[in-house]
Amino acid sequence: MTARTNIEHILNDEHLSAPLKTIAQKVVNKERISFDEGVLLYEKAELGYLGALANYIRETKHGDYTYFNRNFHIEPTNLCVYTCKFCSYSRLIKQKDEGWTLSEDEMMDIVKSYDDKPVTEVHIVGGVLPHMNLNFFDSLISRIKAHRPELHIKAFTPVEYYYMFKKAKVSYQEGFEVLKAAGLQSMPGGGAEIFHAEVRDIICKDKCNAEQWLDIHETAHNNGIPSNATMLYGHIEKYHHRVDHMERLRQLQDKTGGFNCFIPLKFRSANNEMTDVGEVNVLEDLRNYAVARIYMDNFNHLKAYWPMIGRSTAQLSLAFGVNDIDGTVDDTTKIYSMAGSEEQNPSMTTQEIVKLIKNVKRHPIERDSIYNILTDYNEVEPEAPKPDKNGFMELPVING
Ligand code: V47
Ligand code: SF4
Repeated sequence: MTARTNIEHILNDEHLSAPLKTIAQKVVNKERISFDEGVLLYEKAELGYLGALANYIRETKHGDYTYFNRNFHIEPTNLCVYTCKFCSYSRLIKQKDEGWTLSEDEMMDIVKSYDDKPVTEVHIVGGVLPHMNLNFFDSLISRIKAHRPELHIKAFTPVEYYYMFKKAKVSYQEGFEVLKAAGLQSMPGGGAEIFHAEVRDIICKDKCNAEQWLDIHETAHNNGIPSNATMLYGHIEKYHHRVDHMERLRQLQDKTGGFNCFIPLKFRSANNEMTDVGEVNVLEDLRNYAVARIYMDNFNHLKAYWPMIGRSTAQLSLAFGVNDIDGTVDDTTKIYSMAGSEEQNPSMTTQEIVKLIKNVKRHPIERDSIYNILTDYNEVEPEAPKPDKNGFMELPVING
């Protein structure tokens, strides 16, 4: 059945409640749904209904295209001055024996280790430390750009920017001018968690608040630096907190148009201070992707981050509104393996990711960081991994 026939079934379903039918009609008419309708979807809609609506929107916008990119990840440190309760990754400065801190040269060595690999993006994100300040990252970004000018630099969340700009006593505008001149091109979506203070004050009270997170993205957008947005779901938040989160993002996107994609991040419960909260099940993951696709009508792309959600759920998510599964990823991003994801050593070659997408009858497209199409893998076969100059097989590409 096509996406269109599925939604027609819903519109003709005599047993469907009037409010859910109104939402389906709005989706067909490309009309925005309200806050209360968002909450209603979470509370009352069945999985089949949500999938039909979300897939209809996905296929209207993107057909079967399913995007991924080839990037690598640098995590400068896992020491952090903040104390987010859900974080399995960071170590406080007082636990520094358990942490790592990379020097500029060590990070450049990581960049150089990809010299003969077809990566298009480096994603830099980590803990927050006083010496990793504006000058430190200005210098790092400049060196990466000088070494490999065509590599797209996607770096730091508002948590890191807020700290480094404040410490340098510069405005957000001045800070972005420095880093953009160095070579910063876009921002990842982290640090958003749940904006609503009822939740944020419990799970991550000491880092930047919702208004600061949104202001920093707005300043970035106004400076021609696009970004992503995440939402950490499936812990202590209620459905209305999720909708509030998406509503604030939808409003900022109306204003700037600077967001590339939305990435719901499932809370993983291992090795953190919220272990006893547990995790939501796969049905809730799929429902959440679908509601996000329906609610976030001005976000073009919806990403399932497979190292966190797992390969099978990522495949399923492609029928629930998702049109991007991030990248070929290697195992140097520690955020999710330390939090208990089933992907303990996340890595996929291009061949594997293409197969994963084709196995669920979708169309694999390699993109750059701003969603220009680089390779259509229905037209070309992915290259087999080849040994590097030391005779080792190609490292799968990192992502984060
Ligand atoms: O902000 C931390 C999350 C984020 C846990 O923009 C956790 O392309 C689940 O934002 N369970 C950082 N999540 C990672 C991130 C990201 C990842 C992939 C792609 C992009 C992108 C951005 O990781 C943090 C936090 O929300 N996180 N701990 C945990 N236990
Ligand atoms: Fe630090 Fe980020 Fe972990 Fe919070 S989520 S403790 S800011 S590394």
